[in-house]
Amino acid sequence: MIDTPFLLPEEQALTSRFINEGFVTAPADDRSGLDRIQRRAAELAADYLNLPHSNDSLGFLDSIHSRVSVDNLNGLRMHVITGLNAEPWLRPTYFRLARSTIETIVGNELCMQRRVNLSIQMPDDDSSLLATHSDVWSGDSPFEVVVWVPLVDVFRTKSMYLLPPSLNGEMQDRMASLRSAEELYKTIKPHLTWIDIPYGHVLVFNQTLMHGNRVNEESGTRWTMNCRFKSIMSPYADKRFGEFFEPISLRPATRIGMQYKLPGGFNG
Ligand SMILES: O=C(O)CCC(=O)C(=O)O
Ligand SMILES: [Fe+2]
Repeated sequence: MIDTPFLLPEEQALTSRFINEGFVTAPADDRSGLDRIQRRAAELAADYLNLPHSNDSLGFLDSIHSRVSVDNLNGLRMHVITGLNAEPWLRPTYFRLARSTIETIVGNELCMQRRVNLSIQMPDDDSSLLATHSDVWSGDSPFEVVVWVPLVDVFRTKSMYLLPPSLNGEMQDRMASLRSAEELYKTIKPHLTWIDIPYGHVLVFNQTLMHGNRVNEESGTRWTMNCRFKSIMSPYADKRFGEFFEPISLRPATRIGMQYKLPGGFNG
């Protein structure tokens, strides 16, 4: 337990969970915002497939594998995520889904990734898998977190896995002697946490820990979105300020500090 008189007991509890387990899940702060994203995703998917809009967005998305082939899946995914990112309300709404958790875990002067990502994994489809990785291995800063939001219920292989913090260092040390990503997966497999999340909840995870996904062996299609957040003043890696990340909440004291100039003219 993180024990400091400067944080509320619920903030301390969330902090301890994030540090010890590497993730937290929480009900969406803005449930109607989540429903709006889900509905728009379902409408865009129906448009792409020339189908009428459904009143049951969750059921439509969850059963999309009965209406689209693997060959068409990436086209569908691109259509939906391009359409969602084109909505001016998408990123403010996405932020509001997890605002209280992000502010406790990251801070309240934030940068947000400019494009929200979408992943669709149909049952038994091995065409869009992400092998075991940590985002920091490919240009993300260790100061970033991922906010990961399912648009359907996700559980077991329909979700993603995360290696607990207590084992991540030891497994990274073993990596140099392994020959493939599959061998790495087999090594960490007994220790992984598969994160079950019902629709309506959001996940915030520590992307410095190893994570990834496998073939979805459940009966419904997985639809999940992900987006990175970091504190504006924390160090950046390859994903740059202004390119990949955009400030969303700079506070006035910081604005003033950044613009301040000491009085001049005293040296001669
Ligand atoms: O969605 C997944 O299964 C993995 C997501 C991931 O690697 C990420 O968001 O950094
Ligand atoms: Fe990742």
